[in-house]
Amino acid sequence: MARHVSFDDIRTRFSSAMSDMYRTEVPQYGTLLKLVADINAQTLYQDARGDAALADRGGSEMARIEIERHGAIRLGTPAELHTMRRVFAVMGMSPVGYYDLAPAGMPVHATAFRPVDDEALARNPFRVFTSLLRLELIEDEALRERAANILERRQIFTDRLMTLLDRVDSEGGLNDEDATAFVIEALETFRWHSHATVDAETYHAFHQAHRLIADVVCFRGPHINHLTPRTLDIDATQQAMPDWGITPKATIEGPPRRRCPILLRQTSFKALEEPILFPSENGGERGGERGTHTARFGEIEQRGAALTRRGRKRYDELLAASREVTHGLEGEAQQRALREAFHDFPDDETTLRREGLAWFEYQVTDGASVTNAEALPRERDARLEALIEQGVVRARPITYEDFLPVSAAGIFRSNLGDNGPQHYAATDSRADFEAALGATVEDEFALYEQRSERSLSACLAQLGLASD
Ligand code: OOG
Ligand code: NI
Repeated sequence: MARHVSFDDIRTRFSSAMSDMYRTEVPQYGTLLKLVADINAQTLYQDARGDAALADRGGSEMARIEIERHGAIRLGTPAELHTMRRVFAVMGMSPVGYYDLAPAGMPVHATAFRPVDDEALARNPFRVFTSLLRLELIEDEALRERAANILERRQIFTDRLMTLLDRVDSEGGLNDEDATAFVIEALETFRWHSHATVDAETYHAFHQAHRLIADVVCFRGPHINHLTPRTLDIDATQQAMPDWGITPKATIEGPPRRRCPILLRQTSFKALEEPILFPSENGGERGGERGTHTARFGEIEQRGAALTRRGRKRYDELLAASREVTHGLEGEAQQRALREAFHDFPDDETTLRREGLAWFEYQVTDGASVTNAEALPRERDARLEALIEQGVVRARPITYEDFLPVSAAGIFRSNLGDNGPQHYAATDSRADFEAALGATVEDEFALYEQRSERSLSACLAQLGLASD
């Protein structure tokens, strides 16, 4: 039997094919890639000369940056989400985290499909923020039923893709030829369709109810709506964007600029107004009314350290409190106020570690060994600190691999435009989401904790120290 292609390889083939497709579909994305590559090269160069925080992140972290992307799609039905989970599983991606966007006025909830183990993340951390439309939040009953009927009838996956998914289930993987076919077929689901599947009147009715509903319901599939490269300096990239003919949104989402970056900072450029065609009277694709649709945009992100539950709570509180001082501000003024609001959040790695605010992973320093094990403290945390102080063990922040609900809402909003504030009751729908998914979503905090623990145990074992 022919050998199976690894899921990691399929993910890399797919993300690269998707990047090529999106570059053709949205040329500004190609410009953004060049700009980010430029800034990253400059940042690395300056870093190599000056403070070595980045180089310190380790070779594997640097190697992945060039190919690192995240994207987003919005699905219409539980069945679509269920199959999408199977599709991503073939790329070694699992659902991590639950994001409820209803409190932010978006009738969707979401998860992030991404690789979870260290090696897979180092190879290619490709992630897709995947939302599911919550039809039950549409108030107008007739409209709700119309949407449900339309979604019921569409098939966003090709027959060949479904066959290949079954093959993975029965044979445990795909050979080279099937893996190639898989990438081609899966890509079809993410492709842009300029033909709407509903007439202009229906489109406008959904659009009126919520722009997201029109975007999800009126097309043949869940077109990829952005692909995001990772920059090493989001402020410099944001600043350079206008020179490259790209207009960024006014404010960067997430924490302020810091010496020790935490979590995730993001900014996007506005969605394009793209021509679409509505079907003609007889239902054909030709000769119908013309319209426009805005859905697809560009985004950049900068990633920092993953925070512990405690750190995250502090972040969420500070961010909420910062609203009072950042309200109504944009650009540099907003960032200055945000920095001020985050003043008391420790900004050096040692304090972040000692206060249990961020996750770290550990490595034995090249050639180091323990000379006097008896003299080391017995208590685990104290022992670790002693080893770090002696220079035997090095601690490095673990990169945040996930998303932030408040930031995501800001990204949604900036690209959908506000047609009046919308409010949806905060109902806990995680169980519904997981039922649709056919799996529970993984807990991001547990994943970071395990990674930290694994690295520590490996260090202690390597040094011949008990890991109790
Ligand atoms: C997803 C928006 C969220 C992010 O990076 O937080 C997102 C969408 O617009 O579908 O991509
Ligand atoms: Ni995004």
